[in-house]
Amino acid sequence: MPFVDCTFKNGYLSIVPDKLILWERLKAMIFSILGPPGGDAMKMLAWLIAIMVTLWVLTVASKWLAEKIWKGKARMLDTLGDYKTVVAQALPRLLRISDAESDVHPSPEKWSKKEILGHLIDSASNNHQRFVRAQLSSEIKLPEYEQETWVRTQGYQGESWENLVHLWRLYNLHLLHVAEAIPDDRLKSRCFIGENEPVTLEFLVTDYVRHVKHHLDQIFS
Ligand code: NI
Repeated sequence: MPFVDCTFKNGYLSIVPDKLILWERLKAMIFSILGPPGGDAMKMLAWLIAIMVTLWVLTVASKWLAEKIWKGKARMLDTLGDYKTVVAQALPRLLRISDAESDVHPSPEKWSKKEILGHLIDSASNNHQRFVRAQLSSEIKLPEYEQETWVRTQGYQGESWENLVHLWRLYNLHLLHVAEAIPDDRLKSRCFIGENEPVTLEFLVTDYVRHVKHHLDQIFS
């Protein structure tokens, strides 16, 4: 007896699985393994429990795998897609800012736009080290960078805004290229930054992109 119903409908061949036939086959298979119903109720019950437990284990395992493999990968792809867009969209907006405007300090203790961009270049150079070193070992320890001292020491205020914009963009295009090439297993490398609790390389990449967006918003506000 065939499993499917083949009929011609409106000139097309319609193939429909015959559920009744499938069910009869399935029942016959179950009875051949377990014996007819009522033959051994305890055996039947034990099989049903075993099947339910197996299904439960498979469901839990597939959810765990999806979380570990697919969602982790999807999260990273989201982050990198976001990063690419942020860098591409920022360039024309940054170049519209004049050198004079980039020099202005909103208040004596606040950074100018030029210094904020300088801080983002420092962040790129420090994270460059982290992104590469964390792939060379399953555990790394690197110092934090003192952001105020770094900005002051390098004298960003005396640099050309246009040069800083191009340096920031090209550095980030390279970092994006580096981040895209990180193998999945390296994303879990443990990174000790300064005295902070260890974080994964995946966290560092995500946090880096979040930090870039935060300071670009400051520049464009
Ligand atoms: Ni910052």
